[in-house]
Amino acid sequence: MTARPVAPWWKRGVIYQIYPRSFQDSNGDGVGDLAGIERRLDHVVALGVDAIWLSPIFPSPMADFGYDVADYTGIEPMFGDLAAFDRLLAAIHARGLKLLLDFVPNHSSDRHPWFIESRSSRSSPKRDWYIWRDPAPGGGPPNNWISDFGGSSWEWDAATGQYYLHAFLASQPDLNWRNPQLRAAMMRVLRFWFDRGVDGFRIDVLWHIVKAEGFPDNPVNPAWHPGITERDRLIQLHSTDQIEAHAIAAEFRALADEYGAKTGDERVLIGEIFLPNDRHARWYGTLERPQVHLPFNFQLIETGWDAALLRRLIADYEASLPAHGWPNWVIGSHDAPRIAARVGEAQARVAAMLLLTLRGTPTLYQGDEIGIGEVVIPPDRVRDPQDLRQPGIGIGRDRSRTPMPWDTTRFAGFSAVEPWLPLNPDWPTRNVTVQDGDPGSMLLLYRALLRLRRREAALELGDIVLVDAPDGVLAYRRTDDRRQLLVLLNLTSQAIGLDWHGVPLLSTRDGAPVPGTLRADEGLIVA
Ligand code: ISL
Repeated sequence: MTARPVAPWWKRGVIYQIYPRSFQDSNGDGVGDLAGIERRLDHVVALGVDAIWLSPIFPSPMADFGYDVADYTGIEPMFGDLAAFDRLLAAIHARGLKLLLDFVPNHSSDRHPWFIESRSSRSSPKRDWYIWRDPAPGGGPPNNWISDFGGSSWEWDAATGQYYLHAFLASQPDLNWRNPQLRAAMMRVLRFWFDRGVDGFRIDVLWHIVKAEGFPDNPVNPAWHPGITERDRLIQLHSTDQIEAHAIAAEFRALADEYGAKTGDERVLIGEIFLPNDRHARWYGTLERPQVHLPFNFQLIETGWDAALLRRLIADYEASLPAHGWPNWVIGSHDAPRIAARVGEAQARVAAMLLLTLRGTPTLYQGDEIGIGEVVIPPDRVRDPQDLRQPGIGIGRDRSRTPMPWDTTRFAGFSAVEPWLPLNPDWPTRNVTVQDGDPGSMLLLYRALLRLRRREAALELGDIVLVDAPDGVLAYRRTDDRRQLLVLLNLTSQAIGLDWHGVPLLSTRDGAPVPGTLRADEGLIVA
């Protein structure tokens, strides 16, 4: 037998996203923090994941809850300080876990000293670090671009008589990646964290970072209707996915690889990229000049919950990957609706099996492992700036950012005081401690799935072959040269006759699997 190269952790492993504001408060301000995360690491270890990705922890006025960074190499005081960060990183590494930080290169906060300097005068040495333009010839914004959070992408600055560009809030001015000094400064930011020992980055809105030269108007989207976000009135043809951004992604990768080679510990880049398959796949780069290791694949978040749709989605995605491209799957995030709210608890168990048995690196979002579902945020507690700016179309992100319920004590053990967002209403019964003691819980299902995945190389690294199955069932095989596993997912709430053979390894339902049948809402792995 020839020795196989050991696959890197980011191919085998599972990533767990922590939203720091909502994981664990340790200092009684109702907001989570780094010391809190450190305190709860046993949960992460018991779950059985391999890496933690932390949403932004840098100094921030919190207009977009950390995605508005005022200092790329500091720690937000609300979360702790650099010493607390170093302690957390050491504790994570001591448990054999990896840590990925969130790099937000497209925009900073308007309170970042770079922007304060940039806006101070037209002749500021940092003027060109951001994107400043004169008004259109007849007056008004330089072009028709619309911010992702609604309204024009251009903000007027009366003091210097120009507009600046912002793809998100006006308090999140876009950085100018065509400026070599800005680029060098940002590369130093990555070095700063790599030098401290972080294992990689999730890169925020990577496909946004360069805009078309000349800033042409974006084309109108004929499919737009008032029920969707204002952003979608236009197709973001010239404001996103520019060829020059790929070159920058390749630079990020070269830096990550430099650190990997130097330390013998591979550093990983995940790009946040929403694009159709053909354009999405380009973010892997080429074998000779790679870009990100994992361009985040959000299709499971966006799809309807239907076996035929999922089958096509998986086939099309797999077919779109370049030969060297390793797949990945995401089913929840701090931006997306909760999976259990979308498909219900029974199907959320099937979704867990899907996420953890598809070919590719899964990212699991905090709270999904206990099946947090619908949370209605009372109007006076809405905090999400996107929701506040475009109310009534159901895009609120707060409902996925509610605090982790740990136990049945006051405020669910998250905090000693009322948390910044409400808890899930069923927290007295849906929390980590209660589920830990319940063999039928979502938490124990997640742990079992993660254990099985670790035990079965075919699940971690094997090939995937979609298999024909009755309507309502999604079926695939995961195989390597030693083992063949069959995954059968009943996406409906009715039993479906299906003649499976072999040894059942794990079911999403309790009780013994029934020969000749997939029970209602049953996911089953058969060896
Ligand atoms: O384009 C989208 C989906 O098609 C949006 O969801 C968009 O990609 C998303 O809002 C970008 O999210 C990231 O950047 C934002 C921040 O508010 C989000 O929390 C972050 O995940 C701006 O930094």
